[in-house]
This record gives sequence, structure tokens and C-alpha cells, in this order.
Amino acid sequence: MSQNFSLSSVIGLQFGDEGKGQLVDYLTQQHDIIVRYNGGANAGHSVRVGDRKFVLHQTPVGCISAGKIGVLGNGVALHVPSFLDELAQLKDVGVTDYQLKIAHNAHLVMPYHFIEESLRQTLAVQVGNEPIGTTAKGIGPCYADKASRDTGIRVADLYEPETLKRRLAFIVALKNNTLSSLAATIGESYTPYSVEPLFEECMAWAESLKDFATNASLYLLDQEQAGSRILFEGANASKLDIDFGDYPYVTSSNGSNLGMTAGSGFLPDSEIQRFGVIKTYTSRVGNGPFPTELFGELADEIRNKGKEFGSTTERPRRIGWLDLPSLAETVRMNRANKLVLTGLFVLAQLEEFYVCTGYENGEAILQRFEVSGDFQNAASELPVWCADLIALIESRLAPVAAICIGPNRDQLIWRR
Ligand code: 2SA
Ligand code: MG
Repeated sequence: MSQNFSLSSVIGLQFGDEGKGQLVDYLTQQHDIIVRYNGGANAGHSVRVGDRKFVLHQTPVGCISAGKIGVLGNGVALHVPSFLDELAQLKDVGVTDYQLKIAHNAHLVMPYHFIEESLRQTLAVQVGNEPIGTTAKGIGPCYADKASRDTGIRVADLYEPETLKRRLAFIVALKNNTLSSLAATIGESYTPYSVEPLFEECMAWAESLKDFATNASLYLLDQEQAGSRILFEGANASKLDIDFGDYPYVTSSNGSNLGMTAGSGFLPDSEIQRFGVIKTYTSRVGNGPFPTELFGELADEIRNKGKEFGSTTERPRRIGWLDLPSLAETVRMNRANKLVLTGLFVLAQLEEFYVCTGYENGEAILQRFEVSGDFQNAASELPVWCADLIALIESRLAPVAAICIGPNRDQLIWRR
């Protein structure tokens, strides 16, 4: 890859699981700091450590590479117990040579958020309203409490024990009232929360996070001034963005480039290379519109060849064809100027595939591609179907900077 930028971003341009982790793992080599600015344990970014595959949910992928700095920005919804488990798993395989900064104003996913999410989902089903189909990681209730202000708990609150205890007294009273009533409505049992155990757990978290907690916004501004190269790792994806995705079938944060500043407290004032990851078929996990969705044996074949099962929940992901009209919107919204194509090694195992090039009367217009040849000599010559697909994408969307011909970071072929 030619240019060396000091600022870069990586976002998904579809419904998530585009293969962002592999690209971030590669780009980490040209950057010093990797910033997660949205989402939480709902994300699942797959990377390989040696011959071992890792799925990182809350740890910035960059921490895998030695000597890098991972930052969790204020826009992240942090679940401390699973985060600490993730760090312990990395330590077990010798991944310890990284630094971590966690924004003092990042919000915490609390134990009652999981109960709240489960009760709401059950109520939705009972009254016949299609549930969102979340990852059940407490993400929505955590951001809802953030917006409510009097119920949000932030990293900084862990270090104000007296104030925290008073706030927990209010939150526990409120949650026990609302959640016990919701549980009764749907005929489920509910075990009330008590302040003391929650407070003790928060104090344990305070101890675990004390070396990481900082003003991440000022840290990034200082690092930019010192010439550090910063990479922003978008979680989830553009079509799941709470403001610009298919609401309400979205996540609760801005997983597009538009969330980068609000979620990290860092406003770039110089050119930033904006990578957009496109999987050359489409997957979606959870409910919501999916116009090019496939069903039956073909969907099963692609799902199995692509191992399309949620890396957080192991749910089978919904499968469909590439949707160019949808991508035209997300590429433009994100000003993605470097596209990276993934999933090609799955298409190479099919006899044919299709791409949606438009809609007419609500029906997808599909262009057929016949597959012959794979990526044996990819560095010198791409199969015709792949070259034709790239040409179609570049004619409709933006330049293709690289294509992935396998799951490892060294299986990226850079075109510009
Ligand atoms: P949530 O849990 O409130 O964020 O779910 C809201 C919607 O966002 C979707 N969502 C995702 N879609 C794809 N991948 C995600 N990450 C995991 C992965 C998911 C998994 O990387 O594989 O393992 O199932 C992710 N996170 C959230 C979710 O399906 C809802 O449609
Ligand atoms: Mg994922």
C-alpha cells in the first residue's frame, strides 16, 4: 500500500461482519494507536494470533500487535467482566505487549441491563411486535441509561464511591420498580437488585481499570500533536448505525465514520484515509429488512462456506447478494475513499453469483456472474469474474484499494 497517512478509519458498509478485523489487524502495522469508539461486546472482530483465531469483542484489534496502544473511547459501552476475561485470554497466549487507555466518560454495561434487554424482548414477542434480534449484550439498555443521565454509570463514577453509592440507590430503586412490574406483566420471575453487591462489584472494577482510565479525548489530541498515527476501528457497521441504519433494526451507537468524533472526542483536522469494508455477498444477524436475502440450500451453502455464524452469539447469519444501491448510500455517507473487498474466496467456490444493481417496482435487478478460476495466481492475475466484479464496484461506488483472498491479514492483495 502506497500512502502513509497519520489518520485512518475502518468501517463496515453493510450490516456488520464484513471482515473489518482482518483489515484493522493489517493496518495496525502502519499505525501506533487503534481506537474503538462505539459499540461493545456486541461486536466480534476476528483476527489470528499465529495459527490461533481470536474474536475480540471489546479489546481494540490493534492490541494483538506488539507495542501498540489500544483506546476505548467514550462512545463505547463497556462490560467490564467480559473485557477482563478477554484480556486474560490474550495473556494466556502471550499477548501482553500493548498499552490500553479507557475513556473516563465511557459508559458501563451493568448486570441489570441484560435482564432489562431480555424482558423487553420477551414482551415484544408476547404482544406480536417483531423484536430487534439483538446480541443480548445489554447494549441498548446501557445507551438508554446513558441518554437518561440519572441512570448512566461511567468509568469515572467508579472513582467517586460516595456519589456512586447514592446513584446506585436511586438506580436500584428505579430498576426494581420497573423491571419487577415488566416481569410480572410477562409472567416471569424477577430477583430484585440490592445496592451493596452492585457497589462492591463496581469497586472491584475500579481496581481493575485504574491503570487504564484516562481522558481519552485529550490523550488522542496530545498523541496527534506528537505525531502518532491513529486508526479508528468502527464496530458493527453503517447499516446498523442508530441514526443512519434501518431503524429500529439497528444497534444503539454510530458504527459509521459519523460516530468517530462523538465516540472518541477527537476531531481530525487533517486528511484521514477512510477504508470501507464490503463483503461481496451480504450477511445480516438479527431482524430487519434485507432486500437481497436468499433462503434454502443456496443460503445454507454460502453460510457454511463463509462460516457465517455470529462470532458473539453463534447465531446463523442471514445471507443475501451484494446490494449496490444500498452501498452507494453508505459509501457516500461515510466518504469511503478506499474500498476493501472480502468474501471473494467464498464466491470462488460457487458456480455463479449475483449482484443487485438496482430496484424496479421494489424488485431487485440482479446481474449474473459466472465463476471460473480461483485465486491461485491472484498476485499476478485475478480470475475474470473477480476483475469484472471489481470493475462494476469501482464504476458504481469508489476505488477498490485491496481485496482479501483469505481470512489472514497477509492475504490482502493491495491494488493501490
Ligand atoms: P445489539 O446487540 O443491540 O447491538 O443488536 C442490535 C442489532 O445490531 C446487530 N448487531 C450485529 N450484527 C452483526 N454482527 C455483530 N456483531 C457480532 C458478530 C454479532 C453476533 O460480529 O458476529 O455474533 O451475533 C452485531 N452486533 C450487533 C444485531 O444483530 C441487531 O440486529
Ligand atoms: Mg463481527
